[in-house]
Amino acid sequence: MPHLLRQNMLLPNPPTVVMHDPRTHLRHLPPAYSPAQTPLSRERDFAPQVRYNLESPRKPKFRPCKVIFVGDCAVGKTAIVNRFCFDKFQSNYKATIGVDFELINFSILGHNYSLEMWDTAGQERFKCIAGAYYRNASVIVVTYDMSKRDTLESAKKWLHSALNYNTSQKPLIFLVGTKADLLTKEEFVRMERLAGLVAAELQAEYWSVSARSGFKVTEFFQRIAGLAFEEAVKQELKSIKNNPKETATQSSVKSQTFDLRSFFSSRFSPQKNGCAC
Ligand SMILES: Nc1nc2c(ncn2[C@@H]2O[C@H](COP(=O)(O)OP(=O)(O)OP(=O)(O)O)[C@@H](O)[C@H]2O)c(=O)[nH]1
Ligand SMILES: [Mg+2]
Repeated sequence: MPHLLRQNMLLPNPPTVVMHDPRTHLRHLPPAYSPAQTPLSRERDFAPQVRYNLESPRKPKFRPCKVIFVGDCAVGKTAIVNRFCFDKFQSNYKATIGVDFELINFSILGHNYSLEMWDTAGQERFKCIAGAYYRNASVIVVTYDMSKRDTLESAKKWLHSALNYNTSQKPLIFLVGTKADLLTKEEFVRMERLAGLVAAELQAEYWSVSARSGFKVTEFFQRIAGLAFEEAVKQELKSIKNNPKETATQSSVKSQTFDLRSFFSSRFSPQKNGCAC
């Protein structure tokens, strides 16, 4: 009876140990993959007004940030989400049916902040339902396979259709090359150069990653979370300035999240193997 013993002997309770996952605890703004290939922040830290605002006793609640992953089928969208969320990699291809959804919680400068990851299907037959999950995205991740150049050419088309559903706000845009492990050093350099041009055209921040080896996957998701959080704080500051009396700002309203996996899987017959697009 160790607890009785402790009571009788008036020993202090042991301190509560909270285990922090260092991957989801951010104290600084994570850097871009390449400072030369980003239209977004090149600063090494959060803006001073963001830090200052968060030090006030008022604890703002931020609604989850909607991140959508788009790109051709089998480029590796699900693989990068699974590598970050579950630290696992599956080499057999299992096409996404409609959309998959994961929620990941971060602690940024001591505040809770979540990313809602909407991993969409690249297969043509699911395109008609795109609007249901493209809408109101704060972050668009356009994904291509570094070992297949035609998937880079599709990037513009994917971004265009995602932006069609996001006319009211300006989302953060990323262009991500996957399967970096499949390329030789020369191929990698050549593909990054080509993709850099496309990223500049799309006004997107560029990243090369590998779900198989884990190369730059954590850094990429931390960067998304850091930038989206900074943007959310700035939006909140703006709304306080515009409506000083209003305390329940847009950003403190909880968004409705729901799992579409069961919804779609009940409507579409699953195609488990092979890419049919
Ligand atoms: N070598 C290697 N293979 C990868 C990598 N990422 C994904 N793959 C493989 O590529 C195939 C397709 O990956 P998925 O993540 O399912 O592709 P997807 O873009 O989600 O495909 P859809 O859901 O059909 O749109 C799978 O066989 C993965 O194992 C990677 O970084 N390296
Ligand atoms: Mg998928």
